[in-house]
Amino acid sequence: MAERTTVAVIGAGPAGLLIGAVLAAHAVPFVIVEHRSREHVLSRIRAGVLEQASVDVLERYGLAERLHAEGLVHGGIHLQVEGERTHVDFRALVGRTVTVYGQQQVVLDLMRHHDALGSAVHYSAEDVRPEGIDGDAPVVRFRVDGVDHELRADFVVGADGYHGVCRTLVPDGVLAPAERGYDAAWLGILADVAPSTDELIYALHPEGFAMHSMRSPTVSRLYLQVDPGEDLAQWEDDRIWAALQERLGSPGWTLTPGPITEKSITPMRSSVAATLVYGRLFLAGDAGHIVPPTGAKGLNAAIADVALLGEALAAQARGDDGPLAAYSTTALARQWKIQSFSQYMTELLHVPGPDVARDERAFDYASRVGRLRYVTGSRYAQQSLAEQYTGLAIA
Ligand code: FAS
Ligand code: PHB
Repeated sequence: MAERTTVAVIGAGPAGLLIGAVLAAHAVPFVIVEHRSREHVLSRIRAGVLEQASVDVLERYGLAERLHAEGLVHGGIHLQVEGERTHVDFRALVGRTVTVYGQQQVVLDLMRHHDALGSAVHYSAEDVRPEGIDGDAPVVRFRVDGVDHELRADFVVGADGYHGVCRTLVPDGVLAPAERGYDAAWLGILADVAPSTDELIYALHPEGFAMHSMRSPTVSRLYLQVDPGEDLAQWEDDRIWAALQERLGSPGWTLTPGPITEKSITPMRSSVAATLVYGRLFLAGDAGHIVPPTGAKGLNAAIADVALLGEALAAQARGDDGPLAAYSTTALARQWKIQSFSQYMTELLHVPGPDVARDERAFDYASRVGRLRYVTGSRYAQQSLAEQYTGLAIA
C-alpha cells in the first residue's frame, strides 16, 4: 500500500507520540510507525518526574488536563547522607516545582489524544525500514497485518529509542556517540503501598544508593543501587525491603513495606550522538541520547527535543528552514548540560562500584559523603541543584 505524508515518525513512545501532537497542532501531516503493540508500549514502566518545562510543553498542546488533576506537584526533594535527611526546597530556592506523573500516564494521555484526532498511528508494524534518508525523498517500508506499506515522506523522525533502527542508519563516523558506563545499576520496584514520604528521598548509605519515589497516593516506586549484571532472582521481596529500610532509614522515620507488583534491574549508561540530523532523518529522545536516571532527565530530555523539533518542522512547512537547520546544535547544547547534571547526581549519590580498588573505594566513598554534606549544608549548592533538577529553559 503506497502512502504519502510530510513527516514519517518511527516509534510511538513519548517522543514519537508527542511530536505527532505538535505536528497535528500545526496541521502538518504525519504518520507514526511503531513495531510493538499499543498494549506493550503502554505497559512499560519508565520515568516518574516531569520538569516544569515539560509540564508547560504538555499544557501548550492541550495534553495536561489529567496531569493537573492526578499529578503530584512536589516543591522539593530530600537528600540524605548516612541517615541525615535534608529537604531541598525548590520553591524557596528557584520558585519552581516538579510533578510526579508516571511516563505510562503521559503515554496514555498521548494515545488518547491521537485517538481523538484520528491520527495515523500503526502499531505492531513489522520489518520497519526507513530508506533514502540521505536523499530528498525518503521512504519507510513496513508491514502491518500482512499488508506491505510504502510510506513516502519529506522527513523522517527517529523517535525509536536507543535500540531502534534509526540510529543504525547514520554512518558510524557521523553518529559518533560519546559514551560512558557507570559501575552501578538500579533495582526498581513498584509496590501497592502508600508512600512513606511526602517528596522523593535520594539517599547515600555505605551499603549503596536508595531512592523513594511514588506514582500516586497508593503506589510507591523505589530503587536500590546494585552491581551491574546483578541477578534479579537473588532479590526476593523481603531482601529488597530490608535493604531499602537500611539505606533510607533516618531517626524517627520508618519505611512501610507492601506487595511488590513489579521489579526490574536497569543498567546505567550515558550516550550522546555527535549529531541529531542526517540528511532527511532527525533523531529525538533516546534515539539521540540516554542518561542515568538519577537526575530524572530521560523523559524530560525527550520532551525538550520534541518541543524544538516539532516547532522546527512546522516552521519548515511555512517556508522557514532556520529552526530545522539549528535543531541538532540547539538540542545537543542543552543535552550536554543534562548529561553533566545526571553524571553529577549519579556520582554524588552512589557508592563506588565493585571494580574500584578497595583502598580507593574507601577514599571515593568518603569524598562523596563530603561532597553531599557540602550540598546539604549550602544554599548556593542547593540552588544550583534545584535549578537543574526542575529543568533548564528549552531554547
Ligand atoms: P522510548 O524508548 O520510550 O520509545 C521508543 C519507541 O520506539 C518504543 O515504543 C519502541 O517500541 C519503538 N521502536 C523501537 N525500535 C523500533 C523500530 N525499529 N520500528 C518502530 N518502532 C520502534 N527516565 C527517567 O527520567 N526516569 C526514569 O526513572 C527512567 N527509568 C527508565 C527505565 C528503563 C528500563 C528505561 C529503558 C528507561 C528509563 N528512563 C527513565 C528513560 C526513559 O524514560 C526514556 O528517556 C524515554 O522512554 C524516552 O522516550 P523515547 O525517546 O520516546 O524512547
Ligand atoms: C521515578 O519515579 O521513577 C524516578 C524519579 C526520580 C528519578 C528517577 C526515577 O531520578
